[in-house]
Amino acid sequence: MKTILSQLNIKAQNSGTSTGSNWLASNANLFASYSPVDGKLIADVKESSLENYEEVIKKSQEAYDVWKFWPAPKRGEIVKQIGQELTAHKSMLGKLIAYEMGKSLQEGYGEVQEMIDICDFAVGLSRQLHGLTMHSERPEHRMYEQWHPLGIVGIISSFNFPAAVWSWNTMLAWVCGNVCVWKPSEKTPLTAIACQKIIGNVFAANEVPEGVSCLITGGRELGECLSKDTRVPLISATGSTRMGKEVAVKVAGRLGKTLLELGGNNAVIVSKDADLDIAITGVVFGAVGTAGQRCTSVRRLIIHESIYEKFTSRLISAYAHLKIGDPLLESNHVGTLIDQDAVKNYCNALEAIEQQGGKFLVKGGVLEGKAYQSGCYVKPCIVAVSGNLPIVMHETFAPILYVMKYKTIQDAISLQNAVPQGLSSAIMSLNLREVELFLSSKGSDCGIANVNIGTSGAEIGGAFGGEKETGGGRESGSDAWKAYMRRQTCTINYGEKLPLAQGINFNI
Ligand code: UN1
Repeated sequence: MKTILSQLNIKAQNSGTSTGSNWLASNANLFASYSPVDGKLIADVKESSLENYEEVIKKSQEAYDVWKFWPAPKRGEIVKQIGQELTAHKSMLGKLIAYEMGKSLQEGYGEVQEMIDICDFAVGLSRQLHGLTMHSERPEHRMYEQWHPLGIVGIISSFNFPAAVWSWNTMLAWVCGNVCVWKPSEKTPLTAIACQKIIGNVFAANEVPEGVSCLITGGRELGECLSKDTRVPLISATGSTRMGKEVAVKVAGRLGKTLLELGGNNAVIVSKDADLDIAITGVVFGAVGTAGQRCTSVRRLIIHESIYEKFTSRLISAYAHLKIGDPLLESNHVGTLIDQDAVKNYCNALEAIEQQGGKFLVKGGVLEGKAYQSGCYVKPCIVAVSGNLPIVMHETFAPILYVMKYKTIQDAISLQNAVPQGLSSAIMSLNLREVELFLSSKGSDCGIANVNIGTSGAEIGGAFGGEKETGGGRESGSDAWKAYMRRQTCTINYGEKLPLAQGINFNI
């Protein structure tokens, strides 16, 4: 890991504030990033001070005045080079993500691949930021809409995808002509610093103005600064519903825009007409991938009563084959939770399950012993419940899978929709009628509805996000770019008269 850190230019002590290629000194606190893999200190980071924050905003305002005039395809060229740099650094960055965050190496690489994919998407998009043309009701008039950048986009990201979610936002925001200020989770600052260094090289080589890509690190207060700051027209925040509600209120208080991607409580309906081999793999990866710390993780299984015994016994034996351990060893399927607090939340959830009458089909617990000395390794568990108990309604960011029975497809859909969150959902079925019902407006109420795949692992080409307590935002593919721009409707009179709309006569 030492070699990787030095190749990624991570020092023992790092500045946590950057305006692109420049790194700012700070008189604020030093905080540490410990690996949940072995509990060791990876490196220290200097938090951004308020002076740093002001400097960053000033630089990004100046940069915006230059960057927004670069033609979009030229901005796309920069993003193209960033994609190439990320490809060159994929292995190292993937390993750092696995070590700092605790996800499996395969998923660490997958995360960097997701960043490369969004770069490709954004490059193409840089030539497609199109508006519509409408027919005017007035003669010799033309109407059309065009899209302009917003200015500074503040990005608050979470520890579980310490790099990819930032890149979904940033790559789109940049080709749209915005400048970005990123506040990563204070649990994964080194991944952010490594990304900023990779990008800094591309920016310097292409004389991109300092301030287009800014990084600030620190806790809640810094997120609050961003949320309250009228100089930041859009805040894109990914994380818990609790955090999202705080951000939403602050930004709405100044009539700013938000793009929220918050908690999920994702269910898979397993029909009696499912291909059970596909269902098992989809469900197990969805439930234990990233140790259950994806917002898209499978948390609930709604199984048809006629196959309940058969499917749960296959699940139990699949869980018996899971290897939990050092995520950097490719033979392990499951790595760690992010930290001791997350382990506490997991343990509290196990207690609540007992109290509320859940029955463990696969027992949970914290793993002990030398290989697990960080204390962040937990057992993925399966709990049989009769419907959505209070604990089931809540998103616990850990590998806890609730299983329940259903009789009719309508009941299954009601159970699936009965939670406050609305991110992702899936049905495992080869039955056309129930699949189409699930996808219809009487079906899933989530932003993502999948058939014969799990709830996690969305591709970047689609719009990503969800409804209800998930916050309603859409990031990544499709037309999500529109959130980073303002729409302008233009009407042009090229005639020699001034006819008024709605046929109004006004003679002077
Ligand atoms: C998240 O957990 O915040 O769909 C994002 C997925 C990933 C992204 C998850 N592509 O599981």
